[in-house]
Amino acid sequence: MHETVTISIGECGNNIGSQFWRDCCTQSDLSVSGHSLHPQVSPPSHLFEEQVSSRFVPRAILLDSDPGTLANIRNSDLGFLFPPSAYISGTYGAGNSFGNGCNDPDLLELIQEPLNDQIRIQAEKCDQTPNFNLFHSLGGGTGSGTTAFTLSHLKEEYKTSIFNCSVLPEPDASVVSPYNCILGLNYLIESSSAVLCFDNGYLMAKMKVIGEINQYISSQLVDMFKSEKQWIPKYDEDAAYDQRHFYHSEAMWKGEIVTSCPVSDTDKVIQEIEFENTKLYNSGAIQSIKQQLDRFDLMFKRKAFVYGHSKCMDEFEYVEASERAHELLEIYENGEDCTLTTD
Ligand SMILES: Nc1nc2c(ncn2[C@@H]2O[C@H](COP(=O)(O)OP(=O)(O)OP(=O)(O)O)[C@@H](O)[C@H]2O)c(=O)[nH]1
Ligand SMILES: [Mg+2]
Repeated sequence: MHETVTISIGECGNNIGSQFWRDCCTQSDLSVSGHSLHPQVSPPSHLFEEQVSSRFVPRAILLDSDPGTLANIRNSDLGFLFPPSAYISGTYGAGNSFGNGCNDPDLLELIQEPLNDQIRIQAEKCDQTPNFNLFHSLGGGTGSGTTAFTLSHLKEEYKTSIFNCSVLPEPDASVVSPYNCILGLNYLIESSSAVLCFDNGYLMAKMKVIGEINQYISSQLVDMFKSEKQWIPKYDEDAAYDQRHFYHSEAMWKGEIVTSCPVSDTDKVIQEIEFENTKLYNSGAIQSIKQQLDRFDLMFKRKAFVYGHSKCMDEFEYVEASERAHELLEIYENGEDCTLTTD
């Protein structure tokens, strides 16, 4: 069995993570403190570790640069579900900057060692090298940058599948969110085995309340991960440096795809395009990536906000990330025989 260690990163990642674990407990007849309400029903052991007296603990790490979101979880009814060592935070947020989230020395000094230790400890409790799930936004500094940092570590140390649930920023998110999004995307292309994008702009128009959006996202994730047999690609030793990834998407909410393309059923994916080592599945979220990239290019051409945003990184990374994203969209457009617009 391949166990799965889930790392929630940043505010969005941890809000979604909380909902996910709450839903996993409900589905498995566990109380929110992880005690079995019906001992004959066991929760999925790839997600939970069984401890004494019918208590189950999520294989989870909760990570944020800012202590606020984690304090809220710790003080909520879910607080006792996770052991104290699962909570890892810095002292202040990444301030909407990918560079801070990825490279700020003060932040890394606080989180790097506990994070690496927790990942190792969780992995040692597993029968085999576990798969990893990462939940995060691409608009926030921590969600994009600290996720990129975590991905690099996982890729270097663990030869295994990494799944990302990535929330794309809505159009009126922070002004620098396109920078965060495209810079973060570059790392996803590099290191993730599978990325499931949720388009916040679309979901916000549809649902308005953030809690409802998180419930929706969580329900998709629970469906995908409740069984040990997951749909993410198996890690391929030969592709160690060029892992396979694909973009499936939030597309099931968009028109006909909703009914014809359930997210957990890859057989029904309408279109699949292969490009080098990246697999693109037809995806409504690709529109949103295109919008983020247009805004990225427009701002970067004028070097807008770059001075503050690039404090902990090299400007070259912006150029590389934009090129990579353009290449991805170009291939998608060619393969899909469609034109992406910003409408
Ligand atoms: N769906 C959803 N989106 C969220 C939630 N919280 C924040 N977001 C979105 O995430 C983006 C902002 O990123 P956050 O996750 O708040 O930021 P962060 O990762 O904590 O990074 P910093 O605060 O910059 O350190 C915006 O697009 C928000 O709309 C949430 O609970 N659910
Ligand atoms: Mg934050």
